[in-house]
Amino acid sequence: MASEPTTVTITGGGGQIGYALMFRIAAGDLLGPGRPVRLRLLEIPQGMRAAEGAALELQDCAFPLLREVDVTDDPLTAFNGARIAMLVGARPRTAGMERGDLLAANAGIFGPQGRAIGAVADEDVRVVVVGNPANTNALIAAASAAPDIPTDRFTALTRLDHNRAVGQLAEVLGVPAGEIADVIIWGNHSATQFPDVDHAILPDATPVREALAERLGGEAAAAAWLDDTFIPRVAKRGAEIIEVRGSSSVASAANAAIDHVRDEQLGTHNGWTSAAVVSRGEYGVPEGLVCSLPVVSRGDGKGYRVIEGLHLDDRARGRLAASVDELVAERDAVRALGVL
Ligand code: NAX
Repeated sequence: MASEPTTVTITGGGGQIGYALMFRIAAGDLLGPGRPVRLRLLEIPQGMRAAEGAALELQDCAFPLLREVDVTDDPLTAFNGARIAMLVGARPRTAGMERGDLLAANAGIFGPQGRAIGAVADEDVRVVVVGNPANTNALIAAASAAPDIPTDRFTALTRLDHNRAVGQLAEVLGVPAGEIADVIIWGNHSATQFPDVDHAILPDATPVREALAERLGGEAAAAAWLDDTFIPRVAKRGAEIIEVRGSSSVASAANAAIDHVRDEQLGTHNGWTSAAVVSRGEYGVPEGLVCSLPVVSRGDGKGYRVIEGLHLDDRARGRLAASVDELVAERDAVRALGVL
């Protein structure tokens, strides 16, 4: 007998990333080939037609694992029984908008969605926030779903940054991306993030820093490349994609969101990965902030676990602190709005 379908809810189902996500999920890339899925697409009224059109195309794919597609503009319908929720739809920054306006507009989305998740989602739901500002949107959604859903079920996406960092290193070192393990994205999904290779290794346990020094002509050259080229390029890769492609990252963002959920559900391989999780004070990050940290999952249903005890030198501590300061400022701005 076929197993019960898993309900996966995508918000912003009429948008670009939603469109790129749903076909791969329906094809089995999220939960594996043995798990049928029911997709629920949440949109605002203006986005409904686009989501409905995408649902027609899903039907035309005749995916064997796809049992049902619902399109709705009602969060209570969209999150009903959701086991996995991918919160993609968000209010983009428009001309003249201050950061406080952006946070307020998104609090108006992620607060109600968090409450709806608390009210009707599966009690073991896992939520990943993709819509920006992703870390703080996740903080708002988690606070709004509590106490019905434990806050540690909420995460935000920094896997795209992680994958971008691995891609850059693979190119410079001339090795396949799959051979680079234990890169870390620390902090906020923003320009202040800290892509860190200090713990990264190659399959024969050679530190990536050592391999970079060999490739680039010494430790000083490697250090300069990391600070002056690698970190800004990873942190600003979204802008580079817009400049070259004429449109923002879509397939790579959807791919990263799938990597994030799949590894959380089925387990990480090849060392750790990066995800923004609710801090329990690890590495001095204030408790409760949604901050990107090194994580692993055993695929045992308990979600991501933070890798603790890594040594951070002064440079790393300073970079992490700068990004955490930004997260604290975002949280305080949201608090000032009376949202948290
Ligand atoms: P699009 O504008 O193509 O799609 C967003 C969709 O969300 C629209 O169809 C809109 O109608 C819908 N929407 C808006 N408010 C909603 C609500 N309250 N409920 C349900 N749906 C709602 O944007 P897209 O390119 O898909 O990007 C989506 C979000 O991902 C943006 O916030 C973007 O900044 C963010 N990103 C996050 C990344 C990450 O790594 N965390 C990387 C990629 C991307 O930039």
